[in-house]
Amino acid sequence: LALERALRLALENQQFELHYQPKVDVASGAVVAMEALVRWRCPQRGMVPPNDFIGVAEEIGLIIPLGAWVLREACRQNRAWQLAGMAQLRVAVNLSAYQFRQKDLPEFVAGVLRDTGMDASCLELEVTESVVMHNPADAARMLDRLHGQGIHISVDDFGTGYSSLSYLKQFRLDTLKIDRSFVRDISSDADDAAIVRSVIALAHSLRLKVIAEGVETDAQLAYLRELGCDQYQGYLRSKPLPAHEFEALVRAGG
Ligand code: G
Ligand code: G
Ligand code: MN
Ligand code: NA
Repeated sequence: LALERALRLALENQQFELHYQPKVDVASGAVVAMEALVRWRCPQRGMVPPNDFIGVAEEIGLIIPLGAWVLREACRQNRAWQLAGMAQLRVAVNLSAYQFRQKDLPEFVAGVLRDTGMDASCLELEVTESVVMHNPADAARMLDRLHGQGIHISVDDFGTGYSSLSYLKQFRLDTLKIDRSFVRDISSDADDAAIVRSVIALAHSLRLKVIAEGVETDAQLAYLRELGCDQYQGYLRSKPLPAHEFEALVRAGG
């Protein structure tokens, strides 16, 4: 209960902040986008990672205003960077299932883009497999409405959920994010390598891009390059960074 009360106050007291992790083009090594990841700077608890509070925020309904803040802040920051002459990058925002089920989400997102002046093509929304599979018919309509605005759509944690491959064809998607559990042992575990190779082949045959998560070593990256993976994200390049540190990384050439 104390956590719930503290979380509600956190939004009012502006204790949330976004960190940014680069998404890197495998072929060129260039930073092409970033994922915004929320943190709670709690005066009592220190820096709290999202896994420790997103679930509670969902239970108490705070995820809607919190998710709205995350989207607005990510777009505001990215537009500010663009106006300051930083390279044009896309910013990815994670959507909770609750947000994805809000019927007015497309209008809300459009309003944020209008208010911040950021182009729709510079926004990416990450939804998990389970979120889109919960109600595929509704999800397909929602993805159409978001994608129709020019927003990029990624499927997060791909391969970990219950997925019917037929939905890949029906849904308006741009990118599959291969879950880091398949990447970890990719250069030593033949099964993981086979899964990653198959996901890449499947994605490419459906004209989707593929990004690998959790890349920590040169060996993993070399393997992903060999398999034709498009982008990667992971500690090898950078952990998620506070805004000013992320800006310094990009200005230093990624
Ligand atoms: O930042 P970290 O690597 O600790 O993220 C852990 C999890 O929290 C990830 O699964 C990520 O998708 C989720 N997460 C991070 N930021 C947000 C956010 O703004 N909204 C939602 N719904 N989930 C987030
Ligand atoms: O949204 P998603 O579930 O992809 O959240 C990204 C999470 O992965 C964040 O918690 C982030 O801190 C974490 N992460 C990012 N890069 C790495 C990495 O290279 N290794 C590991 N173990 N975790 C990572
Ligand atoms: Mn994500
Ligand atoms: Na993920």
